[in-house]
Amino acid sequence: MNEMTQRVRPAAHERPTPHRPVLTSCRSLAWDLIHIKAGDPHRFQRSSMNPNPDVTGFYDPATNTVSYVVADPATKHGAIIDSVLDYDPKAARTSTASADALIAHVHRAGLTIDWHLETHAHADHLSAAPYLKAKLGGQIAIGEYITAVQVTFKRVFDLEDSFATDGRQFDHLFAEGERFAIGGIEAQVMHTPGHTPACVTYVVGDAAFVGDTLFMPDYGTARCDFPGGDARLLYRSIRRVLDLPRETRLFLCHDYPPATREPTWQTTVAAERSENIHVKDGISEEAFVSMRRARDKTLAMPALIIPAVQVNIRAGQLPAPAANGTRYLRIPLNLL
Ligand SMILES: N[C@@H](CCC(=O)N[C@@H](CS)C(=O)NCC(=O)O)C(=O)O
Ligand SMILES: [Fe+2]
Repeated sequence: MNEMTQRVRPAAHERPTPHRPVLTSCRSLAWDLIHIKAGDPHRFQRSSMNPNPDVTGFYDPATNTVSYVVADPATKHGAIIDSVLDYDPKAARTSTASADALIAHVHRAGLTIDWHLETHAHADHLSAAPYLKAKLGGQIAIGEYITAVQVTFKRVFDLEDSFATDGRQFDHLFAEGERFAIGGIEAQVMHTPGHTPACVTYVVGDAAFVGDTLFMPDYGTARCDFPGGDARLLYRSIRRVLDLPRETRLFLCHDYPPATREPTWQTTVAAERSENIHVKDGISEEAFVSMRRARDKTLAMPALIIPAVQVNIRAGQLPAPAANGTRYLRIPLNLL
């Protein structure tokens, strides 16, 4: 067994603490990262010894979100990525049909779930990670810069003083380059900010779960106008993803299909490099940034941004009940 394989899954006492220092400002994070050069010195190295995972996507037409079950076929250990808790905004009511479909698949395939992975704090749907963890076990994890997102939205929603902004609501916070295991398959985390400061891509064998960076080649890329978003950073993050081997399978977090095709969520580095309407090879950073900023000015806020962000920065937990036993969310007026 070589050193890389041995170190894939450190013992619990060796794993980095999830409680990392608080970042006080998204702006300073963006300033640090804006100097990342595409591909170098942060070029991502993937082990050539990896077996490849089985990947099953579940599309939620209500929010255009794709959740994934990714599994090692040899050990039957797996992870769930970007799960959805259904939410009816008219009644402010949650339900679990989408999450229950993931559970049924996990049982059918005989999987043991080790991880509930979030690519970012989603603004358009609520995470079902705590519900799935209660039913299936596993640890809830996200990128470490969730702390910056928590600081920003604690202010936006004027949350209670006791709301912690050190990421402790999650079981684990991933750093750039961190390795972990899904069964016998090595996974590695790439910090891919731009859509939000905390966005990460999970590279699992020959598959990369890119969250909201790239979308299908005919749709382009994710918006960068949420608090802490940055089009320049997104371009640099995407170029790092596109530096992965050309045959890498890319799994997207959303599809917004035109009427002429069905929802689709899988593509490759090669297809994105030759066809993506926003970032195919040859499109410069400056051209991308001006396109992205102009397009973002035309987009309405996601329908569920207010409930989604408040729940997702709590790792998917609903706020604690008030004295009368009911749980409440807050609505900032004229702010977003
Ligand atoms: N209409 C959708 C919009 C969702 C949305 O803004 N999605 C983000 C990702 S969280 C995005 O990047 N969208 C790209 C776009 O709409 O062009 C909704 O209300 O949920
Ligand atoms: Fe998003």
